[in-house]
Amino acid sequence: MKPILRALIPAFLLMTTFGLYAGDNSSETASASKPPSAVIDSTNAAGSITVNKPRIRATAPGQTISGAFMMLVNNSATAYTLTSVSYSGASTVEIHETSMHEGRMRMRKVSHVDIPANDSAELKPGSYHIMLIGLEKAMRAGTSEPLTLKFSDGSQKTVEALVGTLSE
Ligand SMILES: [Cu+2]
Repeated sequence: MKPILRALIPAFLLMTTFGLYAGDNSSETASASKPPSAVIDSTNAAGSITVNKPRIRATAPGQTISGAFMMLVNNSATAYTLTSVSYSGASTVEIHETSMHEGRMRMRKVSHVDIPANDSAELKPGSYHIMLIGLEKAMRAGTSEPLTLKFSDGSQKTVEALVGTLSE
């Protein structure tokens, strides 16, 4: 179907843009070492959605809050949404959206992030992100932490998010 090809073009452009947010080269290398995942089970969201470059911002001493970012690519003809994220090392995990309001940046909690059919959704600084609140330990660059993503159809998948410094 032609619409699929058309949808791949904006996804590719987003990924190219996303490269600008990749931060230090170490996280780039580590993410690149993972083989590209094929669609495993196209009948659910977990199998249809590829998670690219999941990462967590490293924390400063005493900081108990951080953000997580990633690119969600929907390889199916079914639209899904990311409905929640869980991480055992935080007391609360929320999905947030940062926006400009009267010249000031502000963020608010949202119920979900849309991942349109044959398209992608990017969680990045200044936009949608995952807020990790009440961290039990420091997020140290070079380590990784498991984040479990839950989707609108009830399926879920756990990804290893690399901790690093993020350039914005
Ligand atoms: Cu936030």
